[in-house]
Amino acid sequence: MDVARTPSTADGNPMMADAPPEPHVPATIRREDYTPPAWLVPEVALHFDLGIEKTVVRSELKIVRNHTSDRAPNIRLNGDEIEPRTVLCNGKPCESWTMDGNDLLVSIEGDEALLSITTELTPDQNSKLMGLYASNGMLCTQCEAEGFRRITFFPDRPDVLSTYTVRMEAPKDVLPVLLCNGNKTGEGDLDGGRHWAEWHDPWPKPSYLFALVAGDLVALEDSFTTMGGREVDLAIWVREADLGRTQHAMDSLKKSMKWDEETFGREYDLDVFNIVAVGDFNMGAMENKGLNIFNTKYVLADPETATDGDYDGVEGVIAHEYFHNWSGNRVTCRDWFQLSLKEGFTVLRDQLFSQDMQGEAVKRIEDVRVLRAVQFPEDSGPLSHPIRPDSYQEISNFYTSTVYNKGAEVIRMMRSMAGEEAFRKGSDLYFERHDGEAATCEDFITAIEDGAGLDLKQFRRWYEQAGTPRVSAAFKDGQLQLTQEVPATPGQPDKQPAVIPLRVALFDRSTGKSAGERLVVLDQSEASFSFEDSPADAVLSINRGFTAPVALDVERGEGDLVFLAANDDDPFARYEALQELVIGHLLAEAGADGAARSDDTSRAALGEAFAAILDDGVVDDGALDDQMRGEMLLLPPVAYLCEQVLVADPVALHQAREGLKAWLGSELRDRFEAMHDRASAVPYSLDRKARGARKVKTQALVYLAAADGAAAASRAKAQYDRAGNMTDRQGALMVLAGLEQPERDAALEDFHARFDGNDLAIDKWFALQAGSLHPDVISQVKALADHPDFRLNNPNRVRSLYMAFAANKAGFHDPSGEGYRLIADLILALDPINPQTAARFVPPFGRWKRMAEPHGTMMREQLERIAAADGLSRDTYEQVNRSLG
Ligand code: 0A1
Ligand code: ZN
Repeated sequence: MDVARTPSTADGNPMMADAPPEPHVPATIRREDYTPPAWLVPEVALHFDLGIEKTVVRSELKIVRNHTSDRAPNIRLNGDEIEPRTVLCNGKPCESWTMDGNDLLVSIEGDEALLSITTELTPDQNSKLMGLYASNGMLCTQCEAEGFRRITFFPDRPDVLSTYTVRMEAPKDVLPVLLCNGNKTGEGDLDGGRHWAEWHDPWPKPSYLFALVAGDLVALEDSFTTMGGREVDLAIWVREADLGRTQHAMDSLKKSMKWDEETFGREYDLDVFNIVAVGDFNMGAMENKGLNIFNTKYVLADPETATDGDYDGVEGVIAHEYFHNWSGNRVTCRDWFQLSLKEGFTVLRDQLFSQDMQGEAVKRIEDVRVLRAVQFPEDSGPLSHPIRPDSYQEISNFYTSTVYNKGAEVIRMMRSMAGEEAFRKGSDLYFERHDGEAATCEDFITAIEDGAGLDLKQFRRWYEQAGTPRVSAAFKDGQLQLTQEVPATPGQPDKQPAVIPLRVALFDRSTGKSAGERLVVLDQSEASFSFEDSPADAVLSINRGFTAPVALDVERGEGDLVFLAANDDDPFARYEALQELVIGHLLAEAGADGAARSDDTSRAALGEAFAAILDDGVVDDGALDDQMRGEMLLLPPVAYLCEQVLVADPVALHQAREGLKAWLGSELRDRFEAMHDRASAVPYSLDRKARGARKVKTQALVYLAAADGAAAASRAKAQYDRAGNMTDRQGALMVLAGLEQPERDAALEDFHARFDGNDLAIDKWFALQAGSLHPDVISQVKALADHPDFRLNNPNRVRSLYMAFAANKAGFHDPSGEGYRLIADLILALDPINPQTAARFVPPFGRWKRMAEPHGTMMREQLERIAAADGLSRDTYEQVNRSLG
């Protein structure tokens, strides 16, 4: 039906740009411009006539004026690449709608109305994977952050909460399973081989939590009885061939449900909880109410195709999405600037869960390693932003390590200062106060203050200020002297002191013992803390457990670090001392500015420390287990090494790191071989001991390969041939892929043939080659891009080839500049297909100002080349222009 259009008038739209944007410069959305919605939509009914090629959507929106705001004559309904086919108002063709860009404006006279809008979608043409799209013969949705507007016109903002009733109709042979949020309220057959299902979600939710799935799927089913006695039907939906790989996901889900009851008092609130695995997905997973949609990577696991790391990934992401049911869904975000409200808190919750499942020390070390390798560089470069950003052009660009991981660290600091019990009172109060609301970070902080009895006035600066604070520490004459500096970041030249809680202990060098630990809170630029009865010859252990996400400069010598690596009773601090020793050595080796030249003594000291780790003699009161040993043996990543200096030479640092590996591998060869033999004899199981053995087994190969490629290649080939599980197989192949040895190609060929047709395993095959130390890696990546299994429209496959390459320091930073060109070419080719995924390849270029020449200039030139391209997406446009600074 054709409906008359009338001109647009003011519409009460929140958060629009200050001034009309120039053509093709995306509008900037600012946090300070927030205004409440002019209209609310308490009830939504959707009707889907589903098909892979064509889907028709009819919405019925009950809209009511939000009396707290101005009386806007129009309701603004956001749209993106859709057109209204029909618009009805109170059952009659609407005479008064108009388009404003992508948005539909409807003029409404009274205070409420029933709007009905029809749209037509082409899911199999939707390569952006936002909104409704087809994946491998099924249909699914992704609506966070602004995907719902690609399905139907709607006030697509998280502070508009509605209850949803959804009816789906579809051909039964192609799409036999029909799933949606909430509980199923009816289903049946229709004429012509079609069927229908109706779902109702009683919990008001924002549109970004809407989800629908239709496909030929089977489920692993189970049930969970909540603490309040509710029987919940659990199902994990996959393609039939994948059913045998869903048990670990189900176990993880049940553990998460129980843990959240016990640890945070959170109970599930629907009769069903469905998880669906899809092969085409931009991110890891999505917490849609009662119907989580997952990247297959975070659902499917069996010993043959998934590594121990993959098992942990499944457990952690299942937990993360499940925990969002409270931290995200029951209490959601008022606007997207508050993203860390749900993400930071949920990451903290999933980290604490995984600590309880896997062991605290190792999990903490892993989390800190990711923070330092990804978030610290983000925070010291042109893309730096506070955990609660002030502005954006494309919100998808703000699903960052800062919002997620630093956000979690900030809440972890509140927990450290409050203590676990008081923090729990605060989180209980937060859930109670804001249940059913769209809340702000400020609401969260206030609830923790009130519930935990904590003054967080100055602590709020963590939400406002970007940048990693730098803390200097020295202990002298019973006094701990601390200073801090928060560095300038884009748009924030001047910073105020942050509140920095640090767990501190002093060790007596003569006895190797500490008298206990204490939490000091640094909230000034400088402060001094006295420690009575400190030992005469005290060794300082500080930021134990990594209580604060800061960079530390501690005045202490190599001897102190060797002592702490051997004696500290905090496993994190012990790990940290060894890392610091290694970092000092590598910076000196690479001739990094300001670093003293290394000498054989410091390498010899490292040799001794590593020998002690391999010999198990690190602590005098107990042995290291292999899980922890594996962590201690990991050298700091080049990304973190680059962070230590103002201008880094990535090639020199990479070479220094490889050089140390080779030296240790040759110096301690017997020990690494013995460890490899010992670990190889441990039979496969998923218990901590066997997993630890697998971890150190591949570590041994890595060191041996750096020292003597030929000998290591035959050892690695033997590990590959014997492998009955993916951890051993992938570990061996990773080492082989980096060697110019005859065993390499045969093993790669075998892997491909063995897993032909298994997408996740073939992803590994691409990633292992693209991330390898092989000197021809650039030409190998180019050849792999032409491999028949490579697909530009599948994000997992794109990431497996190109993200692995962008993270490969030797390849990406090749002095020829070819690595930079390769990734820039990818961004330009991918941007029109999937801008969200394309934009995620821009940040590696953002380091250009801090890279030694000729790297810095070559990186900037590639950014400029991308910036000059016509028709860039908003996603890539924003990232490239911010990166150019
Ligand atoms: N909320 C999800 C992350 C997510 C964000 C955007 C997406 O769109 C492509 C998908 C998922 C989480 O934190 O798990
Ligand atoms: Zn999340």
